[in-house]
Amino acid sequence: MAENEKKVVFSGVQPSGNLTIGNYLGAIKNFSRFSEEYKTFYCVVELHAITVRQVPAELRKRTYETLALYMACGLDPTKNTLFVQSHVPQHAELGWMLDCYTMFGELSRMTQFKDKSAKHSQNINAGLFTYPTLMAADILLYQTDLVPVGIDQKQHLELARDIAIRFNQLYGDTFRVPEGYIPTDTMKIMSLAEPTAKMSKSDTNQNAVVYILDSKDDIIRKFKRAVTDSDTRVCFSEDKPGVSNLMTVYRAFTGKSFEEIEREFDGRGYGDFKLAVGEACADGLAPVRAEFDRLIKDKAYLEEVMKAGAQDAFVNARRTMSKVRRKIGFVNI
Ligand code: AQP
Repeated sequence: MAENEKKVVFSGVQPSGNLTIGNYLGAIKNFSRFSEEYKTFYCVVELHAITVRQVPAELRKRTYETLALYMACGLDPTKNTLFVQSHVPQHAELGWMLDCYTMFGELSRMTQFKDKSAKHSQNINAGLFTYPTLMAADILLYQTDLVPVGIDQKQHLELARDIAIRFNQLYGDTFRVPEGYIPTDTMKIMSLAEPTAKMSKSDTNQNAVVYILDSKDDIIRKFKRAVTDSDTRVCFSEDKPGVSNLMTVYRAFTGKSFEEIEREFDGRGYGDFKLAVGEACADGLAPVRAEFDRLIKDKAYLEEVMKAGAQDAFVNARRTMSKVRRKIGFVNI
């Protein structure tokens, strides 16, 4: 199929911390399945990351690392457009324009804004509030058909659709209205310390989070300490969020069904089970870690990938922007 006939996939990850197995299982691991059939844009979204204070040197380092992780997770830069958000200025440009087509009430209802303002009460900045319109711009710029994300991003994605529909109704067909691709089996990986809360890379409790690049020993230690319950039965159930979360992780790394897992650990207790989850996760991530270690040493190559990705993204973004500017009534020169 010709490049320009392919449907489009866009997704992004913030370099706001070390990436977790939540980011991996909920999003990145699924990215490569679209590489052949779709035109794919995968972005390191550092404009989003600065809605929360970042240490500049850390942010820069994590931007390289996130790009390297994309590749270590199987994204070939010759088949996918891999780039950094701020290298394509149209993201911020369209973000501003879409702010003017997004209602205060809509943004006020966003649960991520409520959660993050509670967590960062000293820095409830305007960017945190308008984060979803920038995300809408990221997606709509590329005339995206499909957005692979974890379930926590569903509300933002629905808003992006609403904004696209509103704009199209006002000005005629301008943006493609995107659909979400949310994995049913790993849509929300929970914290190991508080299994009713999402596992987040910005969690300050290191034991609550398993990072993709954690060592095998650390991964096993963290799963051993995972909060479960006072029962001993390994079974998937709403009233056993800790065990159910571990089963979800185990299933993702082994391909076994919940019934098989229940049978495997029948009468064996949580100790054996937690060790098996830790080992499966560490072994599953080992090739990613090895490839990451190789890639991260070659900064010049990573910069080449960033530059080529930005050039390709720019050309595509410019096409949409020229249309948007014309529709709104701006003078194109
Ligand atoms: N725990 C999770 N389970 C499943 N999917 C998840 N994602 C994040 N956490 C989980 C998905 O990962 C993608 C990238 O996320 P992001 O970097 O845009 O930010 P986020 O959703 O806010 O993720 P974090 O880890 O919680 O970051 P911080 O702590 O910085 O806010 C998205 O597709 C997301 O759904």
